Amino acid sequence: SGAPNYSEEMDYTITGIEAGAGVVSSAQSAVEEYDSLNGWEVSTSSSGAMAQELTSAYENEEPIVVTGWTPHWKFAKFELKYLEDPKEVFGGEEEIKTMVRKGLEEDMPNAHKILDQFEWETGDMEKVMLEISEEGSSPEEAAKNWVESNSDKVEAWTKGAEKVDGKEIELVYVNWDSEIASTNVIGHVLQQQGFDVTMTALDNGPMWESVASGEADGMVAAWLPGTHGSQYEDHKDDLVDLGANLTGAKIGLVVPKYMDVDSIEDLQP
Ligand code: PBE
Repeated sequence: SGAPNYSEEMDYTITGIEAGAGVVSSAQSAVEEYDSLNGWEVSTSSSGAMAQELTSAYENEEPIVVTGWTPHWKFAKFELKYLEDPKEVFGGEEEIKTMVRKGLEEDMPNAHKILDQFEWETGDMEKVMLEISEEGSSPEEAAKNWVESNSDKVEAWTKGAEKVDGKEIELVYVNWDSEIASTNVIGHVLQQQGFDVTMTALDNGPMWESVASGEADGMVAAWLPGTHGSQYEDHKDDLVDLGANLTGAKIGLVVPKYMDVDSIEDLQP
């Protein structure tokens, strides 16, 4: 194609996030499957570092390819696009699902009910993420504000659940902006219901393992069917799947709109 060759300027590097993230392994598969990415690498660091690199590239109108996902505040802050993925390495639409440990329903029926009834929309999650990224609110504060202005949704999640008196519950998550938002929101709701909530940030693999082993009580961060497909396969017999808490999620390679490339195939080896 006649697309400009940005590869050298980007040092043949896709700016990734945490090494254990599904979107990073998909990007590594893309490097293997697309001739256009021959000789490329996926750098790994953290979601925060990726966002900083994206911000500084964007401010300087420099080319950058990041491992991206929706919902995420970056699409509200910057003009970005997903690169077309004709080989479908990144899969299609994803759901974010809630997984809890076996026995939670018997041990903590009220927490189980709330986690089971938890569901919201992309716009809800983005609101929490934007308050954190743009206004500098703490995750706790942004979650509290969202809960206060969305009592109709919160009432539906807590319907039929009785309040408890300080029962301990541990939720696990990964420090991805989307999961910081969701975990803090459901954590705040559980706190209001009287639970003593611990939210523990782990890497992706340990997050799945801790719920499967029963060490942690649950998580709201399972991206399926693609992104965490291998973790789900490994642990599905030891988990209780409470279904989607959000639909219409997506992962892929994301670039600023000022870059004159539309497809992964427009990048150059
Ligand atoms: N993410 C956000 C995760 C799932 C949630 C897309 C960065 C991942 O790639 O594993």
